Amino acid sequence: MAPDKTLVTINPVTRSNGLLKVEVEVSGGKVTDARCSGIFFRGFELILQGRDPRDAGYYAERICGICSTAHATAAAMALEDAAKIQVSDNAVLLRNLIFGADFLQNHLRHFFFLGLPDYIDTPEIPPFTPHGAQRASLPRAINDRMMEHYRESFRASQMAHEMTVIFGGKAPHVHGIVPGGASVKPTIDRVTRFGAALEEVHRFIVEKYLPDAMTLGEYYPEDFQLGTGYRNLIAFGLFPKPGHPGIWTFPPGIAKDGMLEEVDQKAIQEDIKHSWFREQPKPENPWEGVTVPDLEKEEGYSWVKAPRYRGMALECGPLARLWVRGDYRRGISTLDRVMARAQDAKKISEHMKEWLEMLHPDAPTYTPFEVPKNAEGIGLTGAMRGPLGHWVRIEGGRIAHYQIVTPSAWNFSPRDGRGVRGPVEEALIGTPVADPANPVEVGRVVRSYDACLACGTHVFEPGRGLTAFQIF
Ligand code: NFE
Ligand code: MG
Repeated sequence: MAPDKTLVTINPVTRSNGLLKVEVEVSGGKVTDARCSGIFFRGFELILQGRDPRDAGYYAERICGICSTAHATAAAMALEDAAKIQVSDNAVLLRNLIFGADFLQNHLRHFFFLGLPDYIDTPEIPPFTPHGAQRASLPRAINDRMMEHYRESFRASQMAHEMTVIFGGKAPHVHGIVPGGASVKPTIDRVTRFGAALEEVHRFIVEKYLPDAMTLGEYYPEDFQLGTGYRNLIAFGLFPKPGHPGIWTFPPGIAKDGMLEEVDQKAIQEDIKHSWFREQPKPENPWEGVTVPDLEKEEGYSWVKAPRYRGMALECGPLARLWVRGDYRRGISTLDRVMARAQDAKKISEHMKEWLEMLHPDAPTYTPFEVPKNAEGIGLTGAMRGPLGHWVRIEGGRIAHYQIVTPSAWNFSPRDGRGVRGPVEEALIGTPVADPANPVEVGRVVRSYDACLACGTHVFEPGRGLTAFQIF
C-alpha cells in the first residue's frame, strides 16, 4: 500500500442485516479500493441435504428474518417444478399477498430504521447515540417531520407484518406457503382484515414514505453521483400473474450497457476464488456447485460466493427490477436505489389491492403435492433485494443437492477468479471520504443496497483480528 493510503475497516457495518465487514483503501480523500466480506457462515445448503423435501421451505426461511417469505416462495416453486405441478390461481394470489406484505414491511424498515439516520439529524438518545458525523442539510421543519414519520413507521411496518400473518400464519417464517399452494383459506373475515390493514399501509407509503424519499433527492443531489457502480442490472420475475402461467407482474431481465436481455439461468455461475470454500477447477452453475467450507484458504476473504452472469458482476434490487420493467430510469446511484425502493413499495401495494379483489373464498388454494422419487427443480423469484434462486435435486425421495443463490450474494460478492470486483466493491470506488476516522459516506453507499449478509452467507466465527467500528 502506498504511503498516502489509509486502510479503513468498518466492522460490522451497522444498520444492516447480518454481519458485513467493509474495508476501503482511501487515497486523496477518495476510496481507491474496496473489499466486502460476509463474516459468518451458516451452512443451510448442507443442513438441507438428506432431508424430506417438504421441509426445504421451513429450513430455508430461517436463513433470514427479514426476507423469509422469499425463501418460502423459492423453495415451494423449486419443489413444484420438480413435481411438475401448477398451483391454482387462488394460491398464486394468496402467495403474492403474503409475499407482498413482507416486501412492504422490509422496505418501510429499510428506509426509516436503516437508511434515514444517514440523512437526518436524530435526537441524542438511544438508539441514535453515539452520534457519528451526521450530515443533516434539511430545514428543521422537514427534519422534524421525517423524525415523526420515523416513529409512525413502527406502526406501519408492524401492520405489514400483521398482513403477512393473516394469510401466512406467522411472521417472520410463514407457514402458509407450501409446495402445492397456500394453506390458509381466504375467508371473508381474513380478506376484510387484510384489506383494512393494506389501505392504512398504502396510505402511509403514498403520503409519507414516498414523499420523504423524494425530499432526500431534493436536498442531497450529490448522492446521485455516489455509488454508481457497474450499471449492469439483473432481475428475476416477481409475483406470478394469476391465470397466466409463466408471466410475471414484474418481468425478469438483464440490463447491460442500457440494453435489455432475457435471463438464462444456465448462464449463472458461482465463483469461489476469494470465498472460504474448497477450491474448484472453474466457476459452477448451482446444479454442479457445492458448498464445502475451507477456512484456511489463503485467497479467501468472505463467506459469500461470487455469482456471475456470463462472467459479469450484476447489481440487483428494487432499482434493477423497476428499471427492467421501465418504471424507474432516472439513474443508477445511491439515492436512486433509495427512491426506487419507495416507488417499489407504492407499486406493490397497488398490485396487492388488485390481487385481494381477485381472491375467491371458495376456490381451491392447494394442489396435492407428492414428493417425487427422483427429480430436479428450480425456483427463481424476485425478492426484496433482488433475484433469489433455489436449485433442488431429489434422489430416493430425499434432498440430494440444494443450492441457494441470494440477492445479497450478487451485490456483496467478493472478487472473482478474474479479479472482477463484486458490485458493491465497485460502487464504492471514487466515494469521497472526508474523515477516514468516520467514513459515513461509505455507510450510505453500502446501505442503499439494503444489505442482508444473513442471506448472503447462508458457524459464526468471531475474532479473526477484526476491529469493531461504530458508524451510526
Ligand atoms: Ni435476508 Fe434475502 C432478500 C433473499 S438476500 S434478505 O431479499 O433471498 O439479499
Ligand atoms: Mg449459496
